[in-house]
Amino acid sequence: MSEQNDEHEQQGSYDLAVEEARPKVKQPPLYRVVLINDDYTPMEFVVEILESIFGMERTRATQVMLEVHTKGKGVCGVYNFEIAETKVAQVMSVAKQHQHPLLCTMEES
Ligand code: TYC
Repeated sequence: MSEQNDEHEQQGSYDLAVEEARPKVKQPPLYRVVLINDDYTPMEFVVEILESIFGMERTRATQVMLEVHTKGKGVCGVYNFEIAETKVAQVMSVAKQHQHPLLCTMEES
């Protein structure tokens, strides 16, 4: 090491502005899980889905079911990709087991 360098180190006098890089972090996207209206799935079945899969109280589940029924679709909840995908699969699976044409999808939020 040169004499000059030695001197700088001892004095701590490098004129360098050291700035830490900003961490490149991005919030993961969120997805709305959406129920679609149809003419055949019983209202009670939809309410039970909203209670059992989306953890809603009966009053909230009834409101959401009626919103889907009157407006054509409605949001059941907002989740990360994996959870949204699992909820959609659970709804579709239970609907199929009961032979109801209920549709559930997810949309980036
Ligand atoms: N429209 C259905 C009926 O009158 C009820 C229903 C509500 C169906 C919500 C699907 O996602 C749905 N029985």
